Amino acid sequence: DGYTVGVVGATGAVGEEIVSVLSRRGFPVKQLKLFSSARSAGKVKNTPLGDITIQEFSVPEARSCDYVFLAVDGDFAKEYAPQITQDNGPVVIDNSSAWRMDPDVPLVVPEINIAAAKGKKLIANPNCTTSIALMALYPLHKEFGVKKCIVSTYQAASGAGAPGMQELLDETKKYVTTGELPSNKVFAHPLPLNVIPHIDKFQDNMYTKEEMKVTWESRKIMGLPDLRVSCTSVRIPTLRAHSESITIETEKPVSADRAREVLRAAPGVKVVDDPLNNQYPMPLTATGAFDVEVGRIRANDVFGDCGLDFFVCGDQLLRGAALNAVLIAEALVKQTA
Ligand code: 11C
Repeated sequence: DGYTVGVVGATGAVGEEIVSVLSRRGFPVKQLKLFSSARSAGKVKNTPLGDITIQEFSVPEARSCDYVFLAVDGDFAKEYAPQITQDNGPVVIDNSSAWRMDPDVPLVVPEINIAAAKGKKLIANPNCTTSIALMALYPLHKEFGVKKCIVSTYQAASGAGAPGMQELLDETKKYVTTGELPSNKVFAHPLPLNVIPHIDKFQDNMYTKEEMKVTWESRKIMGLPDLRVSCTSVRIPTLRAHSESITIETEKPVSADRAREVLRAAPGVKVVDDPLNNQYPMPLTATGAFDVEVGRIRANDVFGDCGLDFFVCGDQLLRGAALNAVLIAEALVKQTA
């Protein structure tokens, strides 16, 4: 019993994490197919679901699955997602940004808008910065109404995949062991000892694409096309959890105590907010955890009695990618059961 599940991009950081989350969540996998480029095909991968021989991707093999996770780039997803799903093919959950803003493709955080995925074959998984922020933002919106949102991010190397993490480790080690200044290939500048206010390409409005994704995708997922959002995205030398400082203006008056209560009741959120005992969200504690940590919750008086500040940390590869994708599949299994 169970489903045939395919993971395309199985050797990448997100692909590996999808297999791990399928196992951690006990997703009913009957057979797991791991797809990659010809270069890795034939290698045996040791996974929590057994040793699996990696296959070169092909459309017919992908179509023989019930659920296919795409953990590859947008160009690949643009070309192949329609070929996999057509004529009653499998459900495809795509991690790239290729389909996210397509009006016919639902963009889903399961705790917020899984209803949008009902009956759909292609579902887009959001940008990591967006999904991590929304775990806190959406419950606050339901309670207080969010009018405006200002986000500053502190994003981990994992956002640039396994090569980004490796570059951070290698360059840090080089500096520590030899004193030679860090250099860079993956990032626009050396990441160790640095912060880089530049993630993805600059747009005509001089925001980066990463920053605009937070605006575009938050609006779509929360169904708030007029929500005012401004984001500054910054890469920092941490490995795999993104942090975000968020300021909101609300419709209704907000207090820190009530916000804390709302967030404690929210699924996928862990309130870590005891600053006097040094308890607040941090990348090191958020790493590997399914829940997004939220803390430093306080009312600000910038927006009268309608302002709130808080800090979130979430594992970029889990809520920001693999966990969110697997939760979508779990919800679809329930919808069709
Ligand atoms: C980063 N957020 O931290 C990016 C990675 O839209 O799926 C994911 C980009 C995306 O670099």
